[in-house]
Amino acid sequence: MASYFANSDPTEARVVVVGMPYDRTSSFVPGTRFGPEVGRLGTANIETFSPYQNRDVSLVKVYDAGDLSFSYETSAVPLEMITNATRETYQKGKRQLAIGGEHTITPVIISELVKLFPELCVIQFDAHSDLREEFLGEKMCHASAMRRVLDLIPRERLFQMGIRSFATPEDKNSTNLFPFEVLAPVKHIRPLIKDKPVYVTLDIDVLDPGVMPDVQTPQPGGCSYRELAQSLASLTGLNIIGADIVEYCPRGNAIPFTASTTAELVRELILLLAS
Ligand SMILES: [Mn+2]
Repeated sequence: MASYFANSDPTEARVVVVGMPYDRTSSFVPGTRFGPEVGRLGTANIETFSPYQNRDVSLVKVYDAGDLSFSYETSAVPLEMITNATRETYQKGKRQLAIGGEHTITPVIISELVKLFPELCVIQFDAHSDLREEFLGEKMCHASAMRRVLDLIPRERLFQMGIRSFATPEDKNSTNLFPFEVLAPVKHIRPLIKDKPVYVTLDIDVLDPGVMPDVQTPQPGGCSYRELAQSLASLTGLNIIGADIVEYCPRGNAIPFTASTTAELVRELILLLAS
């Protein structure tokens, strides 16, 4: 089913939405493979006007390319499909919003984007630092997503917001890592980024699990929805060239609510990609 926000053919579109239901390395609650489809269902409950960004997503040309169709026997084939889809979108001069799936998709997308945007900065919203070198024997997994990003870009170009779960005490003192907070850090990071190209990766578990219970690895102590939406809005004007929303895991009783929350965040990210 196409998203309510999708209003354009692939040729005219400014923003291409691609579902990437990669769900292979989940270590707690599996089910992020259902994220793109249920997130789209939530768009039926969401107005196109954003009161946070004061803009209307219906004025942005959006094409929904559907979901990549993965098999789960190996990781190599799905990861190559993510690479190819990303390359195709940017070869056509579009901007991509990927809907996960687990966070593992992010370094795969970024590995393509750094070829086109060598100065790429990454803003991560997340409960977890995702800085493990490997987890349960896998180097390419949700718990290592940002460690793999740091294989691609220097530490000073990764900005980590809302983090409250660390594999080591040292991680908490990392450069440009902002524990707990999502809104206050924006005024610190904007002068560091200036007009460099930016990729936004939104792990939806940055929200408090009371707000967003349907995630793979819930962590207490998260931000409110309004703080997150205001933080995203305060990124307006940065040169945001790509984004993803990951780790939505619709398995619980709150699906009509969490799907709406996911869909509203999809709207906010599309608007940022067109700002
Ligand atoms: Mn996370």
